[in-house]
Order: sequence, then structure tokens, then C-alpha cells
Amino acid sequence: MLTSARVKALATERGFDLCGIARAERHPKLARLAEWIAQGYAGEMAYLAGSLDERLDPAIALPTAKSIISVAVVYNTNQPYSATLADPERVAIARYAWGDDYHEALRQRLRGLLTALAAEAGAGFEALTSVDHEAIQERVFAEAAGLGWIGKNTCLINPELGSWLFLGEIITNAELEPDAPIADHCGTCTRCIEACPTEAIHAVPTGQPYSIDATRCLSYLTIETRGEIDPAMQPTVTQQIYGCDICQDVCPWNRKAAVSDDPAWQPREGLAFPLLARLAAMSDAEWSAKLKGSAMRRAGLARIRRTLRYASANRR
Ligand code: B12
Repeated sequence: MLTSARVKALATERGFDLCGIARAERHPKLARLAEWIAQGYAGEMAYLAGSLDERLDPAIALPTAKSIISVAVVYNTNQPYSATLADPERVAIARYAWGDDYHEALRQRLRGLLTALAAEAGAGFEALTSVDHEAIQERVFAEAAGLGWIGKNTCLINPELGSWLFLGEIITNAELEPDAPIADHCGTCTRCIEACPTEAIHAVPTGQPYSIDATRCLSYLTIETRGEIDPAMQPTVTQQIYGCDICQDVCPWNRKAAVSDDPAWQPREGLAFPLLARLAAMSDAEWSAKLKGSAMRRAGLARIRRTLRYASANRR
């Protein structure tokens, strides 16, 4: 019979930095998602509302689901944080997008883990993998599985590794012993709220969950929005030109964050703090080579160039 300890041992063997087990249930924290969408914070990300039912109930993805195996991988590399970038000619691409597209890279690794689990579990084992492929709220289950706590910047923070973590899951019908969540360690700290360049992170309202208004978040503005960026927000596009790391850069739990030497996450040539002028001058062919297998494909070249236009104009 498959045990939680065995699942974790197999996950560690396969290079996952964290692994924990949560119940595949309609977790009470999920209720916040519907509220958050209704408050308009999802902006153009209509796919979140479109898959709301699935997001509120993991049994829709796998009707026999009993457990969610939550894993995390450190993607931080040995590079300075964007908040320390002093050269005004240079811009920041979020570090999650410097290397290979984590959706594909992590999913392949999860499939390897799933094969190993299936071999040990025997007949009747059902499971599916997800790295944001299934409609599942990854942070809620990672927190429930004891991988860390959801911080005021809304990221999952692990007390030993920090928050530069990719999350993934295996949803399964195996009955596994769940882990206990760990306590919130944000305390009275409000550094992320104060440092956010667009005031996207809500000040901690009493009795409310930690939350952000995605429509103000530079990550959303630079990656998710189609067409032109909201004119009111255009002046905020200056240095963070693809995603934004500021709320994690300033987090005290990332002062000594773990670093990965995994080749998959190392910055591709010219992506860690490039010169804005250099990016603006890159040809279609150069971009196409750079974006192959990269998470930056999500926005696509037209949106990237649109953002570079704002950054150049705001520089002047
Ligand atoms: C949509 C999305 C975004 C949006 C919205 C982000 C947000 N904070 O909600 C945008 C485009 C802005 C974004 C940005 C980024 N993202 Co993103 N994103 C997602 C995605 C696809 C869905 C998240 C979502 O539904 N958000 C809406 C909120 C309301 O839901 P939630 O995140 O599940 O949060 C729950 C908890 O907050 C809970 N809650 C917390 N406290 C409390 C308290 C109470 C009382 C209650 C009731 C509930 C509650 O309520 C929510 C309900 O589900 C996930 C993948 C996934 N499928 O989960 C990745 C994911 C969250 N993103 C990720 C990453 C890496 C990023 C960026 C760092 C990328 C970058 N550098 O630009 C930034 C970080 C910005 C930030 N501070 O969040 C990682 C986060 C890893 C981690 N350590 O946390 C994820 C998990 C992808 C992955 N597989 O690794 N992202």
C-alpha cells in the first residue's frame, strides 16, 4: 500500500524540494476565490471564472479523488534581486521566466513521479498531474499540505526555502495521511505591501484574507492584459517589463532564500536584467529563438513589444 512517507521519498528522489499531502476536498479557503472574482480583481483573466466550479471542487477533475500530493521546486538562481537594480538603462524580467517554461518542465517530472507511484500502488490507482493545467488552486492545497503559508504578498512562503517556488500537484484516489498546515509567519511585517510599485497588495484588512488586486499588479499588466494597458496604469510600466518580483524581493523570508543549480531555471542569455534598448532592438528571429520553450511565450511577442514601448516612453 502506498504511504505518505513513501510518496515523499519518491518525490525527493526525483528532485522535488518539497512534498506534502492534503485532502482532496472543497477546502474552506477556496470560497475566497468566488468573492475575489466578484470584486473584479481578476480583470481580463476570464478563465478563472469560467472554471470556477472545478476550482472549488477537486473531485470534478478526478471524481474518485481522495488526496492531493503537493510538490514545490525552487527556481531561484544566484542572481541579484530586481529591487536592487540601480542601472536605469536596464529592466527586469521576473525570474520565474528566465529559464524553461515551468509548466512543461515540472509536468514532465510529475509524470515521472506518477509512473513510480502507480508501479507501487498497484491495481485501482487513479491519478492526474497538474502544474496549473487542471483548474486547481495550487497555493491553497500547498498550504494545506504543509509546504508553507500563504503570505501577505499572497505567495506561498516556506520558512526554510523562501517563496521562489513553483507548485505542482498529483490528484489521486489513494488514501494518504494528510500533513498539518504550518502557521502564518508574516507577523506584523508589511514590507511587500509598502514596496509594491502599484499598490496592488491590499493592506491587511482585519478579518480578511491576504489578497491582491490583480488588475493593478505589474505581473498581470505586463503578461495577461491584451491590447493596450489601462491608461491609468501605463505610467507604472518602467522597470518591471515582464512579470514582477518586487513583493518577493523585499520579503524577509527571501533574504536567505534557497538557490537552485538546476539548468532548467538558469537565465537564458540576455534575460537577467537586460538593457531596455537591447530588448527593443531585438529582431523577430532573435525573439523567436529566445522564447522557444520559455514561460515568456505566454504573453507572446506582440504584448512584450507593447510593454517595451511603454517602458521606453516612460523612461523619456
Ligand atoms: C491567476 C494567477 C496569477 C495572477 C493573480 C495572482 C494572485 N495573487 O492571485 C497574476 C497574473 C497577478 C499572477 C502573478 C504572479 N504569479 Co501567478 N498564478 C495565478 C494562478 C494561475 C491562479 C491564482 C488565483 O486563482 N488567484 C486568485 C486568488 C484569489 O486565489 P489563490 O491564489 O488560490 O489564493 C487563495 C488564497 O489566497 C486563499 N486565502 C488566503 N488566505 C485566506 C484567508 C481566508 C480567511 C480565506 C477564506 C481564504 C484565504 O483564498 C484564495 C482562494 O483560492 C496560479 C496557479 C494556480 N492554478 O493556482 C499561479 C501562481 C499563483 N502564480 C505563481 C507565480 C510564480 C506568480 C508570480 C511570482 C510571477 C511573477 N513573478 O510575475 C506573480 C506573483 C504575484 C503575486 N503577489 O501573487 C505561482 C506562485 C508560487 C508561490 N510560491 O506562491 C503559482 C502557484 C503558479 C505555480 N504553479 O507555481 N498570478
